[in-house]
Amino acid sequence: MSLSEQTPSPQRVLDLYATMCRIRAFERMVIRGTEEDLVKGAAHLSIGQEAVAAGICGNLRRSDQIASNHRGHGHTIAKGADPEAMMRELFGKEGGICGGKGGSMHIADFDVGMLGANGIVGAGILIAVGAAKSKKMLGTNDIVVCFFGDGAVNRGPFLEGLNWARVFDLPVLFVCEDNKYAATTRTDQLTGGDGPVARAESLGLPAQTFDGNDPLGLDVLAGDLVEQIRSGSGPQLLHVETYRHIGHTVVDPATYRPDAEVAEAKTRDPIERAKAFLVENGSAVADLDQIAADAESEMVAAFETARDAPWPGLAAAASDVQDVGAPL
Ligand SMILES: Cc1ncc(C[n+]2csc(CCOP(=O)(O)OP(=O)(O)O)c2C)c(N)n1
Ligand SMILES: [Mg+2]
Repeated sequence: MSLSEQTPSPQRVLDLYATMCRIRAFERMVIRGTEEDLVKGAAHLSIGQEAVAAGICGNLRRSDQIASNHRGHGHTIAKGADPEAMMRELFGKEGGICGGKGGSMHIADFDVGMLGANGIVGAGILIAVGAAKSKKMLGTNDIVVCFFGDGAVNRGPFLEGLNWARVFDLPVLFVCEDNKYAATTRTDQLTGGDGPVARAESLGLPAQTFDGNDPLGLDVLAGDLVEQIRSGSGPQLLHVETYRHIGHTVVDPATYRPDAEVAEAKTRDPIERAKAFLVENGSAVADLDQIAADAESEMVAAFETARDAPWPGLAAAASDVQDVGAPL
C-alpha cells in the first residue's frame, strides 16, 4: 500500500485528536492569561497549526530531540512537557519550566528532549544540527526534528544548517511550518525562487510539501520519514502548509489578512478534521467532546495553579547566571 493510501488506526487518531485538543486548550488559557495580565512577555500561539506538532512528535521517542521557534507551545506539549510548569513559566512563577525566567519564547525541557523555543528567527536550526551531530557522534539512532517558520528560510542559519546537516549526513528532519506569514508580511512577497523545498533540494536534501492541516496524513508521512532518518537516510526537509487562526502574537488583531482567507483556512481546522474521521469510523460525538472537555479541565487547572503560585524567591535572581568574575 502506498503511503497516501494508509490511514492511522482509530486509536491512533484518538491520540492525535487528544494531543491537538490539549494544545488548543493550553493556548486558550494563554489568551485568558494575557487578558488577565498574567503572561509576562510576548506569546505566539499555534491555534490552527496543531496537527504539525501532534502528527510529527507522536512519531518520536523520548530520547529523540526537537528544537522549536517562538511559536513553540504545541511542539513542547506534543513532546511530553508538563503544561502546568509551562504555564508557570509564562507567568514568571516559581516552578516554571525554566524557573520563570524565560517566558514563552524560552521554554525548554531537556528531560523530554525539548531543546528550546527560540526568540531569534532561524536560530533553532543550528541548535538542531548541533544536537544531531552529537547524536551521531554518540552512536545512537535517535533523531532530531527542527520546527521553524516560512520566514526562517530567508535567514542565514537555514543555509548553514541544511548545508552542514548534508555534509555530515546528520539524522535531522527539518520541518518548515508554512503559515504564509512572517509576522505581518506575506512570505511570498519576501522569498525569492521556488521556496523551501527547492532550496533544500539544491543542497542535496530530499524534500517535499504536505498539507499541514491533515493530522492523519501527517502522522503516516512523519512515521515514514522518522524511520528513514533513524535508519540512516541523512537529513530531509518537510514543508507543511498550514495557517494560524489568530494574529502573530496573542494581542495582534491581524487586520493585514483578508477575512475570506481566514474564513477559508478555518474550514480546514485540523481538530475538526480528526473529529470528522473518528465520527465516520464509529466514535460517538459525546465521547470526543468529553476528550476536549478533559483537555480544557487539565489546562484550566494548570492555569489556576500557575496563577496562584508564588513568585520565585529573591535568591533566584542570582542563580542560573553565568559567573563572569568580578569586574576589573
Ligand atoms: C533574527 C530575527 N529577525 C526578526 C525577528 C522578529 N520576528 C519575530 S517572529 C517573526 C516572524 C517569523 O515568521 P515565521 O518564521 O514564518 O514564523 P511564524 O511567526 O509565522 O510562525 C519576526 C520577523 C526575530 N525575532 N529574529
Ligand atoms: Mg510564518
